[in-house]
Amino acid sequence: VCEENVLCTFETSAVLSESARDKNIFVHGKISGQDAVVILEKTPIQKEVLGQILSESSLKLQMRNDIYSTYQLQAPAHLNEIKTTVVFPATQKHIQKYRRQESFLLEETAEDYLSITLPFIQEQRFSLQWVYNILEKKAEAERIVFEDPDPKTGFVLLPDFKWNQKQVDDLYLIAISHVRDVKSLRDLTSEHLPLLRNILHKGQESIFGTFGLPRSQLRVYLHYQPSYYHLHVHFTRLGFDSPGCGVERAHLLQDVIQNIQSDAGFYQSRTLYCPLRADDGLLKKYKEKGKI
Ligand code: M7G
Repeated sequence: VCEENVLCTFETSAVLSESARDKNIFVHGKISGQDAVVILEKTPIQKEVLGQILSESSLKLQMRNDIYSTYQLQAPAHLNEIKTTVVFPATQKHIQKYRRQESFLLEETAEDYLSITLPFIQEQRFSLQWVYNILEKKAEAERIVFEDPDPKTGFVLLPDFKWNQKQVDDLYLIAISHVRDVKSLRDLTSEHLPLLRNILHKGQESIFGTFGLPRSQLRVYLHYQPSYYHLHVHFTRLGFDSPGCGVERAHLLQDVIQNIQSDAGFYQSRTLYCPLRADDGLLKKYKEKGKI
């Protein structure tokens, strides 16, 4: 059994965070002595299998009172999955990323970016290997929804690994640019307008074609700061409260395009605000400089 189940020998070290509302748990542990992070999450109930869930399950009465009753419903195994994400081997940064902690709002001026943030992210960022694997079709190739192969304005659109693709209610895709030298919002100038417009329009079109969601149902945005410093754009369903879609971190792509249209150097000159988690090394750097 253990051969097919990497989690068979998982030994829990700590629960990093858990949410009764989101019905998920983030756990740090060890697999064969090496660090791992495991995320377990209950997924939305699919309307398509509702009939099956109701007719093929066993039902145990818990209480009845007048017209009210509650039950414990045991669905058949194939309708009762738990979405599981494994990061293995995990670095200390991964463990830190998933640990629940307080956030602090950073006020990053243009000079701060150059003198504090940039040197920090150049040595401290997460590996981009998974991004290159996608661009080079070494991983997730069969999951690609759309690709524009143009080296300057092209991108790959595929499901974010937070989405299990079973229902569009929590639709979540990412577009990853073929261009490799754009780290984040801070690097975007008028030179990138064709790329950004292309991602917006072709991304919207192919999501409509594939999943039937019109652009009026999509929230298309970039994170600042991102976790991964290679240009990528998030496409999520408007009605879905996706993690990280709050105003302190998400920048609507349509706004980004307009800002650059009115000022080519907008993102090089503005003060940008973003949340940093308590044990983020970048926060420490800003504290050392007396900026927070
Ligand atoms: P981000 O804004 O850099 O960071 O977005 P965040 O994770 O803090 O939001 C990166 C996005 O890529 C996130 O939405 C991740 O869920 C997603 N993602 C990360 N990894 C390692 C993978 C992966 O291996 N495959 C896919 N498909 N998506 C990933």
